[in-house]
Amino acid sequence: MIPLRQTWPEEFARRYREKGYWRGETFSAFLRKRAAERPDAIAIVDRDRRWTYAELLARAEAAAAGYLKAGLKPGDRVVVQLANIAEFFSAVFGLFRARMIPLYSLPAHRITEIAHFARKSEAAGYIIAERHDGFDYREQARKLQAEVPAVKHVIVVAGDAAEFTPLATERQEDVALPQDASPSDVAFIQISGGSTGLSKLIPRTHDDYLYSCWASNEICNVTAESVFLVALPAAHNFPMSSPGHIGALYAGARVVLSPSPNPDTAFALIERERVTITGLVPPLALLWLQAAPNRTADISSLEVLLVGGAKFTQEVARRVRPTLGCTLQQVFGMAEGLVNYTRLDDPEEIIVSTQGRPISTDDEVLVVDDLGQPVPEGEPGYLLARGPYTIRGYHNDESANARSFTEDGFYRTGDIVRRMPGGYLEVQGRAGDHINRAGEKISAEEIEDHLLAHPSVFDVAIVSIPDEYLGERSCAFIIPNGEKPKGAALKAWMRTRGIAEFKVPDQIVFVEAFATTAAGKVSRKELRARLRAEFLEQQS
Ligand code: OOB
Repeated sequence: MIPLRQTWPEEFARRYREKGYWRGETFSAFLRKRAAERPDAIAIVDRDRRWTYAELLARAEAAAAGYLKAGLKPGDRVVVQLANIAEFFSAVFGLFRARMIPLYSLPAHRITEIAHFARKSEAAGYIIAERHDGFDYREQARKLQAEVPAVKHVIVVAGDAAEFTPLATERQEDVALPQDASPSDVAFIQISGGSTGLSKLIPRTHDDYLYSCWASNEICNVTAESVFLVALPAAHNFPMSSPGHIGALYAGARVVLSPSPNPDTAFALIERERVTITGLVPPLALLWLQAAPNRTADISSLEVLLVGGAKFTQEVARRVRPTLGCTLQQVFGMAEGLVNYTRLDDPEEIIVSTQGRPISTDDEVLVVDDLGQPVPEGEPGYLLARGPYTIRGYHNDESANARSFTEDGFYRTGDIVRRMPGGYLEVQGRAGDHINRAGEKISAEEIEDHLLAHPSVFDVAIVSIPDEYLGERSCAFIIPNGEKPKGAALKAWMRTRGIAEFKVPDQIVFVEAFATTAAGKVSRKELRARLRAEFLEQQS
């Protein structure tokens, strides 16, 4: 197995420890501590179920023993694909307790993506629920085991486990749990939004991730009295760490799971549980703003609404306080690390017009031009970042690491920003060719590769087009191979490729040829830019 590591040069690691950012705690250790301090406080609310901190700990320990009994071993990587249900927490804290490494996939991922994650991480296990949104994940587990036989263990946390292993809920006393991980070990793997090809694997350590969570708690005013609503998928980095359910649990607060981010469901939960803080992507925030005037639920407990994942337009941002009665906090973050927030006491103008400033005074942020030279304040440039919770490398991907990190360890975020007075960042756009569809990042290259496998597709370019509701939508420009296929048929065919639904192109446009220059071929990047410009010109 390729070792799973995330390391900072010693002089940096020492500084991050000395300054108290890295506290030397693990996920398991902090949960044990909270369960000892406030055993009867409610940790997780999922529909009519309420788990106290003591119960969450007991369930995590039972799950851990169950994994070991089933044959998984400390150090094993396990793909976790769960929706917003309480068992997400017992299953994942169980993995931490057994020193296994979760890789967080999203409920929307399908076999092609799951098989990629399993191969790339050399996973030995796969954790699912029987079904979610009408999709049978056991069927997907069977396909996964056929494609990647190394995935020997499938654990089903809810519903009928069929031939697989159910999640253990009672502690097996004859199984000894291993010693805790070291805080500098990799705790879990997040996946990158990624601009080229398939998602990359992001190993995060206990030390670095917990720092970003507790520091976020201070910035977002999350305390033991807070109630955090998980409206977005729990496995995504934003609702996990900004300050997210991990921040909330770290604070000893209450985490309420919403089965859907729709305003009807979420407003009812805010009223019932007296939710104080939640996070949304911009299209959902817009939906909440539209629904709010006609609501019947009392949402006055809501103090903070975090919005991030994609650019939130100023006009809409301005409506948050008057319409929802809470403070907007913009978040500009990435699974690779760096997170920026507007502060709760910032002037309204800063809150609505910037994407915030970094969590830490030790977040080093550079805004540079094409030659890597710093640009003056207020000028747009590429954002590079280095710091106490920003990774130094992806797992098992030398070529991506060579592209994405500078020699002195800065992560090239791919975002184009302007740095304003006070270090506030304004996101202007991005250098990479991905589509940010309602906060879901889609790699143009990945989708092009799928479409090129279709016999009627001669060539294709995937381009992001501004969209009123989604922020951006994906448009496939296709040169047909002989007779033009039907757009709907191509979309239906894409759905058979075993990929997340959000990756199916929103729009298909057939063209006769792609522009080339006299000098020969244009780059894919340039081609996509031209197609976008021509398309938008025709629309106007
Ligand atoms: C969050 O994480 P990822 O890894 O899905 O995506 C990161 C990328 C950023 O590089 C940027 O391109 C975009 O998403 N982004 C934003 C943004 N927040 C993220 N672009 C404009 N404005 C924003 N506020 O999306 C993520 C992780 C943690 C917290 C929040 C978001």
